[in-house]
Amino acid sequence: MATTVALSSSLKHHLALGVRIPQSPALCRRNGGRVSTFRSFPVAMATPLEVCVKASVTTPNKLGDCPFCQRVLLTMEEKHLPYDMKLVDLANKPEWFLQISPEGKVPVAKLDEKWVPDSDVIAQTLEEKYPDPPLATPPEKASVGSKIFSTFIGFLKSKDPSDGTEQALLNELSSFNDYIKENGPFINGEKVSAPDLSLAPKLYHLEIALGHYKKWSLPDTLPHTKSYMKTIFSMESFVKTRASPDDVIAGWRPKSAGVFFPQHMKYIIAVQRVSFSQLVNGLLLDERSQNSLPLLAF
Ligand SMILES: N[C@@H](CCC(=O)N[C@@H](CS)C(=O)NCC(=O)O)C(=O)O
Repeated sequence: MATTVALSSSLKHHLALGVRIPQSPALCRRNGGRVSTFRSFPVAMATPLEVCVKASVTTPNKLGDCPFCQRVLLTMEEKHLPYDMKLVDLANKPEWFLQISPEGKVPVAKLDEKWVPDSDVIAQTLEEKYPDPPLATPPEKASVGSKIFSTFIGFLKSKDPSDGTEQALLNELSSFNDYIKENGPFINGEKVSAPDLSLAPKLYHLEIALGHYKKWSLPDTLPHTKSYMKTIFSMESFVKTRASPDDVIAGWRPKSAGVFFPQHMKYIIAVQRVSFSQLVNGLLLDERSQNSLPLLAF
């Protein structure tokens, strides 16, 4: 099996859920079967939190390039919560993972004995369960910079330099620049907070993907956005949880290539439980029959 899994020591939790998570012999040898992280933990927690995250596609047993996963890991780091990462190969999703996450998406975190999907929900739940140190912001600040990611994707996918997608991104980055100039250095002022932890991984992807696929970089007219990125990207928690540039580049390849992704392919993903990467790589691998079927057959 191509999937790499970092096992938690808390086998009891899996048994309670009725899901058996297979062990990866390589990982078990490497680190007692787990990719655990321990910094300084003022919070007394008996068991590390379990979290399923995307595995690297370039380096075995490494964290991959999901900005939503990084957001969750950053939240746990900033709250000094110990966690166990289970690395999931999204190109070959194992059955135990699909039982935990029927939509086949990461991140998924185990909170109060339940597997919880979606970084918004996970971050909110962590805030409620572990309010100290607080990462919450007033509601009006929660959406600062929230259109940057979608405009970045629009520009990355664009093949027409005059279609306005670059300008749309610049407008969002410029509003953000003005906001940080007035209110910074972080979105909520002096301290990092939840919206920073959501936005920063997306800005990291933006910088690497646009640099690689469009030879584009942030203009010097946005110094506050630039210094914001520099500050967050050098935080210990960010360095520890970031994906490698090679993974980020690989992850955005389908979008930058403008891969056609019609509705019936979404149906194949849902029913056959194959991944986006399998589809774009041109093969549909049926795990149960072990047959490789040409994508054109669909
Ligand atoms: N809204 C979700 C988005 C999660 C998401 O889209 N994750 C991607 C990886 S970055 C995924 O799992 N995709 C499934 C796949 O590639 O098969 C969240 O905030 O957690």
